Amino acid sequence: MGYRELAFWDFSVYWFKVMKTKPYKQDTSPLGYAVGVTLDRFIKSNQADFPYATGELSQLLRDIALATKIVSREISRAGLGQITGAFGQTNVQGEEQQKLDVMANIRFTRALTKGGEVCAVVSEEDDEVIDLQNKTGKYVVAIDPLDGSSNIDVNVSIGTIFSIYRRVTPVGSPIQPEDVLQKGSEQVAAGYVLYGSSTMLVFTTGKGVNGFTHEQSLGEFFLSHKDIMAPATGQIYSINDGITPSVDKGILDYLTDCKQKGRTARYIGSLVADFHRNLLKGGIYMYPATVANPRGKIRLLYEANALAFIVEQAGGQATDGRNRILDIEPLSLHQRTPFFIGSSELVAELSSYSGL
Ligand code: AHM
Ligand code: MG
Repeated sequence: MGYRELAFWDFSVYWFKVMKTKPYKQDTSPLGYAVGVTLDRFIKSNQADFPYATGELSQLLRDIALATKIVSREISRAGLGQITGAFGQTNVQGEEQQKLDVMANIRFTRALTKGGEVCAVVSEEDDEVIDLQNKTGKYVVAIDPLDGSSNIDVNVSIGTIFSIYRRVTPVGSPIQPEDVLQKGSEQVAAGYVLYGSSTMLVFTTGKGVNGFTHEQSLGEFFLSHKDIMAPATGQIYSINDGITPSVDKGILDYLTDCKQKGRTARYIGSLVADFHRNLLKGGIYMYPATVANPRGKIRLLYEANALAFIVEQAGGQATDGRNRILDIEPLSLHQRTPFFIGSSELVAELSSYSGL
């Protein structure tokens, strides 16, 4: 053994004998501030709580989160590179599609196709159910890829809304109506993304509601709103005042009552943004039936159901004025519903008004 090997050998023995350890203690100085729990870590550590807990739903949520980051990036460039404005086509509901509506639809559908866990997608932007041809896909997703289209071109908050169901017919067989026309109470997970002053992903798998904020420089979602609970009541009421001349008298009486009680009107015109604010602060969002939209405006499958699942998980309520949203049996893909959602006491109060 040469001089060098001997020195190394001696040192190793010495180190083995005297090495001490100490338990890790998180540094609390400003230099070592915690960045928090990433979405990925949260999903991993809570997977046992997820319905079916097979890992596929976790992967599906990751796929959605990835598409969300891409869509968020594109939205943050709105105004540059000719990505705003009309696409030049209307969707099945006769609404003019915006370029970003179409872009978001492509991004989410592609992420769900490549992921492989989803067999079919119902989207606001597609007339028919999209069969993703994933022979092993156990899940069906209903999605409004970009909600609040009228706000895209004016740099106001917009969102994405999604519902996740288990298919009911055998995996690998052709998609059937009963796979996609499921009641909201059958959702295994649901969420929304708010592209606001920051981008947030909020979702539930039926065990409470958690919100994650996108940290742009790291490209990660971090848990920022743990176990969100809706205040039981609140001061905010949200409705498009322009439609009130053609709504039911019960709604008008309720609105008069809100004003007399000194409540505050707040309405953005992006459902996700209006809902999110009221979820955190306490309030009620209303889109009732009108003469122009006798069945209401909000779509049951890919707007109302997801938010209804989330609000109930957070202790709030969602109804069509008479029935719990999650109990409504869907009859068609793009079915609309009157929609009242928010703090439980406010929604219950509204339901007590005659005519509803
Ligand atoms: P969209 O999916 O085409 O954007 O329509 C849904 C939107 C909701 O986000 C919003 O709450 C509502 O329609 C606004 O409608 P209105 O402009 O009639 O107030
Ligand atoms: Mg929408």
